[in-house]
Amino acid sequence: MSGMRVIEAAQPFPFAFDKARTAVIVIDMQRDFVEQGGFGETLGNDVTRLQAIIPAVAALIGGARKAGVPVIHTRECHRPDLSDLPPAKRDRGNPSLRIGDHGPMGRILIAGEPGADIVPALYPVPGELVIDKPGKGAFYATDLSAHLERLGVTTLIFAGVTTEVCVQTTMREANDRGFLCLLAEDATDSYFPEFKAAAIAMIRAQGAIVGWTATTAEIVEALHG
Ligand code: TIU
Repeated sequence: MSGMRVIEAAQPFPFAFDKARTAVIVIDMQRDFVEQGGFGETLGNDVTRLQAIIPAVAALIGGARKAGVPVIHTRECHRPDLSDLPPAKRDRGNPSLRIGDHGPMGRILIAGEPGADIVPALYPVPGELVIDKPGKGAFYATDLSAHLERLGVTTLIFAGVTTEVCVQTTMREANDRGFLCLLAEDATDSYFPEFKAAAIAMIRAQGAIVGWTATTAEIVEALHG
Protein backbone atom coordinates (compact mmCIF):
# COMPACT_ATOMS: atom_id res chain seq x y z
CA MET A 1 0.00 0.00 0.00
CA SER A 2 1.31 3.40 -0.95
CA GLY A 3 2.14 5.72 1.91
CA MET A 4 1.77 8.87 -0.18
CA ARG A 5 -0.42 11.55 1.35
CA VAL A 6 -1.34 15.11 0.38
CA ILE A 7 -2.49 17.88 2.72
CA GLU A 8 -4.35 20.13 0.27
CA ALA A 9 -4.90 22.94 2.79
CA ALA A 10 -1.22 23.23 3.78
CA GLN A 11 0.48 26.61 3.31
CA PRO A 12 1.88 27.96 1.06
CA PHE A 13 0.65 25.12 -1.19
CA PRO A 14 -0.35 21.43 -0.86
CA PHE A 15 2.12 19.24 1.02
CA ALA A 16 2.81 15.80 -0.45
CA PHE A 17 4.68 13.27 1.69
CA ASP A 18 5.26 9.58 2.26
CA LYS A 19 3.72 8.52 5.57
CA ALA A 20 6.05 5.50 5.72
CA ARG A 21 9.06 7.84 5.74
CA THR A 22 7.72 10.40 8.21
CA ALA A 23 8.40 11.15 11.87
CA VAL A 24 6.84 13.65 14.26
CA ILE A 25 9.38 15.66 16.25
CA VAL A 26 8.18 17.34 19.43
CA ILE A 27 10.56 20.08 20.45
CA ASP A 28 11.31 20.82 24.11
CA MET A 29 7.87 20.43 25.73
CA GLN A 30 9.70 20.55 29.06
CA ARG A 31 8.51 21.77 32.44
CA ASP A 32 11.35 24.33 32.35
CA PHE A 33 9.66 26.11 29.42
CA VAL A 34 5.96 25.75 30.23
CA GLU A 35 5.72 25.74 34.02
CA GLN A 36 6.34 28.42 36.62
CA GLY A 37 9.80 28.47 38.20
CA GLY A 38 11.70 27.16 35.19
CA PHE A 39 14.10 28.49 32.57
CA GLY A 40 11.43 30.28 30.51
CA GLU A 41 10.22 32.24 33.48
CA THR A 42 13.73 33.01 34.69
CA LEU A 43 14.34 34.69 31.33
CA GLY A 44 11.45 37.04 32.14
CA ASN A 45 8.71 35.34 30.15
CA ASP A 46 5.04 34.67 30.94
CA VAL A 47 4.93 30.90 30.54
CA THR A 48 1.16 30.45 30.78
CA ARG A 49 0.46 30.95 27.06
CA LEU A 50 2.67 27.96 26.17
CA GLN A 51 0.50 25.65 28.27
CA ALA A 52 -2.42 26.24 25.89
CA ILE A 53 -0.88 24.14 23.09
CA ILE A 54 -0.60 20.96 25.19
CA PRO A 55 -3.95 19.52 23.92
CA ALA A 56 -2.97 20.10 20.27
CA VAL A 57 0.47 18.54 20.79
CA ALA A 58 -1.20 15.59 22.53
CA ALA A 59 -3.59 15.18 19.57
CA LEU A 60 -0.69 15.19 17.11
CA ILE A 61 1.30 12.66 19.17
CA GLY A 62 -1.78 10.46 19.59
CA GLY A 63 -2.55 10.60 15.87
CA ALA A 64 1.03 9.70 14.97
CA ARG A 65 1.13 6.76 17.39
CA LYS A 66 -2.17 5.43 16.02
CA ALA A 67 -0.86 5.75 12.45
CA GLY A 68 2.41 3.98 13.28
CA VAL A 69 4.47 7.13 12.65
CA PRO A 70 7.48 7.45 15.01
CA VAL A 71 7.36 10.23 17.60
CA ILE A 72 10.71 11.76 18.59
CA HIS A 73 10.98 14.06 21.60
CA THR A 74 13.74 16.59 22.29
CA ARG A 75 14.87 18.25 25.50
CA GLU A 76 17.15 21.26 25.72
CA CYS A 77 19.39 20.46 28.66
CA HIS A 78 22.97 20.23 29.81
CA ARG A 79 25.23 17.84 31.67
CA PRO A 80 25.35 18.27 35.46
CA ASP A 81 29.03 19.30 35.24
CA LEU A 82 28.08 21.97 32.64
CA SER A 83 30.83 20.73 30.30
CA ASP A 84 28.48 21.18 27.32
CA LEU A 85 27.35 24.67 28.35
CA PRO A 86 29.45 27.38 26.71
CA PRO A 87 29.97 30.43 28.95
CA ALA A 88 28.47 32.51 26.14
CA LYS A 89 25.17 30.64 26.63
CA ARG A 90 25.30 30.51 30.44
CA ASP A 91 25.93 34.24 30.74
CA ARG A 92 23.39 35.33 28.12
CA GLY A 93 20.86 37.96 29.13
CA ASN A 94 20.26 38.90 32.73
CA PRO A 95 18.24 35.99 34.10
CA SER A 96 17.23 35.75 37.75
CA LEU A 97 18.56 32.18 37.70
CA ARG A 98 21.10 30.85 35.21
CA ILE A 99 21.33 27.39 33.63
CA GLY A 100 22.67 25.02 36.30
CA ASP A 101 21.42 27.10 39.25
CA HIS A 102 19.03 25.56 41.78
CA GLY A 103 15.36 26.51 41.21
CA PRO A 104 11.99 25.21 42.38
CA MET A 105 12.11 22.30 39.87
CA GLY A 106 15.73 21.37 40.50
CA ARG A 107 18.76 22.70 38.66
CA ILE A 108 17.68 24.83 35.69
CA LEU A 109 17.87 22.97 32.33
CA ILE A 110 20.08 20.16 33.67
CA ALA A 111 19.58 16.57 32.46
CA GLY A 112 17.87 14.39 35.04
CA GLU A 113 16.31 17.28 36.97
CA PRO A 114 12.48 17.49 37.22
CA GLY A 115 12.32 20.81 35.35
CA ALA A 116 14.24 19.53 32.36
CA ASP A 117 11.85 16.63 31.84
CA ILE A 118 8.87 16.55 29.51
CA VAL A 119 5.47 17.66 30.86
CA PRO A 120 3.43 14.67 32.13
CA ALA A 121 0.60 15.15 29.58
CA LEU A 122 3.03 14.63 26.68
CA TYR A 123 5.34 12.06 28.23
CA PRO A 124 7.09 9.67 25.82
CA VAL A 125 5.96 6.05 25.80
CA PRO A 126 8.56 3.27 26.04
CA GLY A 127 10.45 2.88 22.77
CA GLU A 128 10.14 6.53 21.68
CA LEU A 129 13.37 8.39 21.06
CA VAL A 130 14.28 11.25 23.39
CA ILE A 131 17.09 13.48 22.12
CA ASP A 132 18.86 15.64 24.70
CA LYS A 133 20.43 18.64 23.00
CA PRO A 134 22.75 21.37 24.28
CA GLY A 135 21.77 23.89 21.61
CA LYS A 136 18.61 25.38 20.20
CA GLY A 137 18.72 23.14 17.11
CA ALA A 138 18.17 19.38 17.61
CA PHE A 139 20.83 18.35 15.04
CA TYR A 140 23.75 20.21 16.61
CA ALA A 141 25.87 17.93 18.87
CA THR A 142 23.30 15.10 18.91
CA ASP A 143 22.83 11.76 17.13
CA LEU A 144 19.46 12.77 15.63
CA SER A 145 20.75 12.50 12.03
CA ALA A 146 21.90 8.91 12.58
CA HIS A 147 18.54 7.92 14.07
CA LEU A 148 16.61 9.47 11.17
CA GLU A 149 18.83 7.69 8.68
CA ARG A 150 18.30 4.38 10.47
CA LEU A 151 14.53 4.93 10.45
CA GLY A 152 14.53 5.89 6.76
CA VAL A 153 12.81 9.18 7.55
CA THR A 154 12.68 11.90 4.86
CA THR A 155 9.78 14.03 6.20
CA LEU A 156 9.59 15.69 9.60
CA ILE A 157 6.42 17.08 11.18
CA PHE A 158 7.24 19.65 13.88
CA ALA A 159 5.52 20.72 17.09
CA GLY A 160 6.68 22.25 20.37
CA VAL A 161 8.30 25.35 21.78
CA THR A 162 9.30 27.99 21.11
CA THR A 163 8.30 28.61 17.51
CA GLU A 164 10.97 31.13 16.60
CA VAL A 165 13.79 29.69 18.72
CA CYS A 166 14.20 25.89 19.02
CA VAL A 167 11.46 24.90 16.55
CA GLN A 168 12.58 27.24 13.80
CA THR A 169 16.29 26.53 14.36
CA THR A 170 15.67 22.78 14.11
CA MET A 171 13.46 23.19 11.03
CA ARG A 172 16.20 25.17 9.31
CA GLU A 173 18.80 22.56 10.24
CA ALA A 174 16.50 19.82 8.87
CA ASN A 175 15.69 21.79 5.71
CA ASP A 176 19.40 22.19 4.95
CA ARG A 177 19.86 18.43 5.43
CA GLY A 178 17.25 17.66 2.78
CA PHE A 179 14.22 16.82 4.91
CA LEU A 180 10.72 17.90 3.93
CA CYS A 181 9.52 19.97 6.89
CA LEU A 182 5.95 20.61 8.01
CA LEU A 183 5.03 22.66 11.08
CA ALA A 184 1.80 21.96 13.03
CA GLU A 185 0.89 25.61 13.44
CA ASP A 186 -1.50 25.19 16.40
CA ALA A 187 0.85 22.77 18.20
CA THR A 188 3.62 25.33 18.57
CA ASP A 189 3.85 28.65 20.38
CA SER A 190 6.13 31.41 21.51
CA TYR A 191 6.27 33.66 24.55
CA PHE A 192 5.77 36.42 21.96
CA PRO A 193 2.66 36.00 19.74
CA GLU A 194 4.11 38.35 17.13
CA PHE A 195 7.26 36.20 16.88
CA LYS A 196 5.17 33.07 16.34
CA ALA A 197 3.28 34.80 13.54
CA ALA A 198 6.51 36.10 11.99
CA ALA A 199 8.22 32.69 12.21
CA ILE A 200 5.30 30.96 10.51
CA ALA A 201 5.23 33.63 7.80
CA MET A 202 8.98 33.39 7.12
CA ILE A 203 8.96 29.57 7.11
CA ARG A 204 6.37 29.40 4.33
CA ALA A 205 7.40 32.54 2.40
CA GLN A 206 9.21 32.37 -0.95
CA GLY A 207 7.51 29.09 -1.89
CA ALA A 208 8.09 27.23 1.41
CA ILE A 209 11.72 28.32 1.75
CA VAL A 210 12.00 26.51 5.10
CA GLY A 211 8.86 24.36 5.00
CA TRP A 212 5.08 24.10 5.05
CA THR A 213 2.48 24.65 7.77
CA ALA A 214 -0.85 22.95 8.43
CA THR A 215 -3.20 22.48 11.37
CA THR A 216 -2.99 19.47 13.68
CA ALA A 217 -6.44 18.31 12.52
CA GLU A 218 -5.35 18.40 8.87
CA ILE A 219 -2.16 16.50 9.66
CA VAL A 220 -3.87 13.82 11.74
CA GLU A 221 -6.51 13.34 9.05
CA ALA A 222 -3.78 12.88 6.42
CA LEU A 223 -1.90 10.39 8.60
CA HIS A 224 -5.03 8.26 8.93
CA GLY A 225 -6.33 8.70 5.39
N1 TIU B 1 13.23 25.37 23.40
C1 TIU B 1 13.47 26.66 23.20
O1 TIU B 1 12.84 27.32 22.39
N2 TIU B 1 14.44 27.24 24.01
C2 TIU B 1 14.47 28.57 24.32
O2 TIU B 1 15.40 29.02 24.97
N3 TIU B 1 13.43 29.33 23.88
C3 TIU B 1 13.17 30.61 24.20
O3 TIU B 1 12.24 31.16 23.61
N4 TIU B 1 13.89 31.23 25.13
